[in-house]
Amino acid sequence: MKLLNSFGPNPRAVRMFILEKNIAIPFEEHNIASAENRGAAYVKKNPAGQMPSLELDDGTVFGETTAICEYLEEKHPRPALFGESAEERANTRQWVRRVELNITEHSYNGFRYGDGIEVFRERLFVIPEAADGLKAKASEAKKWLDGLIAGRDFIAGDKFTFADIALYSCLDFIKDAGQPLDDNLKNLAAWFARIDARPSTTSSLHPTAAERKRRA
Ligand SMILES: N[C@@H](CCC(=O)N[C@@H](CS)C(=O)NCC(=O)O)C(=O)O
Repeated sequence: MKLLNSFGPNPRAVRMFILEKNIAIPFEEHNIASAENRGAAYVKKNPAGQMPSLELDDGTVFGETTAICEYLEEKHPRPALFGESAEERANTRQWVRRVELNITEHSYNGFRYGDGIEVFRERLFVIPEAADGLKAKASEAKKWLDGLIAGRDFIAGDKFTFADIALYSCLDFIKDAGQPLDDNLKNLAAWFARIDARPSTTSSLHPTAAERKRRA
């Protein structure tokens, strides 16, 4: 098994997950700056042309960050980052969906159609006029989440889960890419600082993160 890896908040989420799990998986680097991930060889493996992917020893390839992490959890159940029971897993998954559908997808598309458009217009169908609206949707959802997490340490409740990783890796990247964290969201700011203090956040940064001046 190997992780098809690159700079970027989604590969970083998988690297953070791997570190939190304390499992060893070799990485194969792909260059997203040169759009290697949009070339025929990579697209044959992952038709979305996006990073990361997980390639198994028999050549099977899985894309999509959440699917990759759920697969790794099934292979390496402890520590549980989705949950120990059916109920815990359902709880984590509902929070992952809330985070992805309301915050991270809007934030990423706001970036792709806005601040990052010069890179993405060559790669995707972009909607420049949607960028500000998507960022506003993400901001609204962050306010909503700020209220929901009052009095608890983690997004899904009292345990650190993949929901924390998915949101943290997005917000840590996007805050330096035109979508800063709102300090008025006290619960979310405290949660962010709590996650940021985990050793896996620094260890999961890509070797090129410092030169790119972006945390991913
Ligand atoms: N839905 C995908 C999104 C992956 C994604 O957007 N990856 C970014 C890096 S964080 C990427 O490949 N960017 C370069 C490109 O789209 O060409 C997932 O969850 O894995």
